[in-house]
Amino acid sequence: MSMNKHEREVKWALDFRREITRAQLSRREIMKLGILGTGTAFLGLGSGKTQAKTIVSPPTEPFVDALPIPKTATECGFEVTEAQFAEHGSCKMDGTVLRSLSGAPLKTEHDSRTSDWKRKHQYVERFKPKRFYVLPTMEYDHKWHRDLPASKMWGQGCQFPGSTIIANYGEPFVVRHTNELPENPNADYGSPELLTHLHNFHSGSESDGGPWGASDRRCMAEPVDSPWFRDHYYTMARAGFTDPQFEKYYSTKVSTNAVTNAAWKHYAAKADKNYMKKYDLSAGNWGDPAETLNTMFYHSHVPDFTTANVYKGMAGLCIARDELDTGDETTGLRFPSGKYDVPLAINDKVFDQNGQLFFDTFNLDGIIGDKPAVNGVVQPYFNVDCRRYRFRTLNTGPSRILQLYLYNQTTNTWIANPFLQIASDGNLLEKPVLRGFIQNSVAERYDVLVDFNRIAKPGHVIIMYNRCDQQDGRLPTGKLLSPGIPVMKFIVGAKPAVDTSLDYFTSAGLASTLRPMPIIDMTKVAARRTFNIGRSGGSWTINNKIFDPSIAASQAMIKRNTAEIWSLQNSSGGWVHPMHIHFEEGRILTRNGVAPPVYERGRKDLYHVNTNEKVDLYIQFRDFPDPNYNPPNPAYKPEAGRYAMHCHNTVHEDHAMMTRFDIVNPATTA
Ligand SMILES: [Cu+2]
Repeated sequence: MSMNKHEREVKWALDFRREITRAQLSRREIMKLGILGTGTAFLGLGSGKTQAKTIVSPPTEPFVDALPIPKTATECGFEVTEAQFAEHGSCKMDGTVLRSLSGAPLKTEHDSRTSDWKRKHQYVERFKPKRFYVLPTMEYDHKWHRDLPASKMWGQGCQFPGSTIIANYGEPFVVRHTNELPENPNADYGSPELLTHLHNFHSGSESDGGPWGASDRRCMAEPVDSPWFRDHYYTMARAGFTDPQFEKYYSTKVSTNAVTNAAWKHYAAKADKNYMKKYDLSAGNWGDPAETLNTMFYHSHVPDFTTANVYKGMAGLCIARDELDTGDETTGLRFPSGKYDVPLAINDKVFDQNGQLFFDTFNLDGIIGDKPAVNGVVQPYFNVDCRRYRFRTLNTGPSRILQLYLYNQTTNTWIANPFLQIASDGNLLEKPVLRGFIQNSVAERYDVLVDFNRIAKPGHVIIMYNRCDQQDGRLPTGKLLSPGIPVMKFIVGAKPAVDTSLDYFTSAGLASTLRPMPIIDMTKVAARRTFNIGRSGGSWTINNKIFDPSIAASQAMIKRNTAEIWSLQNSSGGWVHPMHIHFEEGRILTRNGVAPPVYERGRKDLYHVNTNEKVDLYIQFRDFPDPNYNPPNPAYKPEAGRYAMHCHNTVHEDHAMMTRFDIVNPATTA
């Protein structure tokens, strides 16, 4: 095959990139070596703009592959008994549990039946694990589209998104992430390490999967793991479980606070009593029900390699249920359930001239792909019934911002208000909000209801468009595309005889309470902090510092069980930053001094900060670290309250717009 000059240059550049990425250099190391300043400048490949022009994916026909629904961890056969969990470190795709990959017996200190193991997880004695998963991360071949060959991917359960974990409040669980990636992968990008953040559960820092402890090329040994796996334990309790007021949550007459009393009445009326009985929620203190998370996702958080690893597939959903959001459309708040409850993990990809998934290690602005994908398929179609659905939208990035609209192709009309937003970042809103479009910044989740019976007729075809014009990783141009980038197609089928979900599109539905908001209590505010998110010397910074996981420096020492006001100040000019705070949800108070729109007034963990904007938010820091935490190695104790805040444009995060904060017991703050 003869190539013209431009094609030869592109091939040379790609080969050059592969050589360097195979050397397993992080962006940080590449910057240090000055490679970005020489070879790539010569080739004109240093910025997102030139990359978009240089690497163009091969053509693919839209809407020829069906939307996949990721299988649950149980369907993949990775739920194990407590005894199996304790004895084994690894398992195969067919569910066979192995002793370990090498055959070597695992050390007893990793045995979950021993007191040693239990001491390594905060609150594990109080909230005893009831479910156990072994979730292997493996290399596998993934078909992104009918017209493309398979690409090598790394993922939990050999699918993208990875195995969905269905969790229940009141049912604590443990996940053993096992690393079955090739030891010396001849990979173009990514680092075969495991470090998995559950975004954004109220986790102890040893299970949070924050950006520490990834020094080893294999799994990490700090503080709870063997070289082959890493255990994460989740209490499935809500924030506030060390606050005695919630012990009496379901009594209707114990609070002197009118807001709390109204909330308790709401739970008494709407909560599914069978659910509560089944999961023991009425017994003991499981925290503040207003602090419940329902749609979460887990993803790789390896310092410097998060973008590459997530791009390569290391992310999946975790859906938590509770007595209001029960996963059954005949109980609780009665949201569409079963096959009518559909996750939509949206991202954008680029494929090289051989149709292989392409990752640009040298792009430091943010990576913008030219192929939109949903649940791991480029521009899928989805056959829907003519009834109500719940869509859990998630933008897995790396950098593109989505503005999603629905267009009825049969009638040639934009649908005015197709979405009823019920949640932000996995947290139910106080009241549903009718929306013309939803904007998902990276890692933002919006759960929406769509009633196809209301917006279409059987036989109609509806296209979801991303109308946000964005040419590089810096920020959208501000132009509204028309029609935009087609993301997926809905083909509306017959209307089923019954739709047992509750119709929230009525005036009564719109006025109804979903989940009462926790109280913003300014008397609990113990500190105010400003974080300047900016740029220095070609890197992204927080308070003028780049993140270095090897330095044990905290930018904030926070008193446990207090609230704070944080100001996220973006003075960088010409950039937007989707900022994520680990551990607890906050509430946006103002954007540049103005109250946010109603759909942003719920609980959030992702704060999209526009250029030259200051976002003020109220956030609490509760329960962790456990004052009685007694790790086997006392050196870990100071890190029991260690968490991260970072930009979730993961290219910025890797380079190195991230900071550390620590929650400490008041006795140790002084
Ligand atoms: Cu950023």
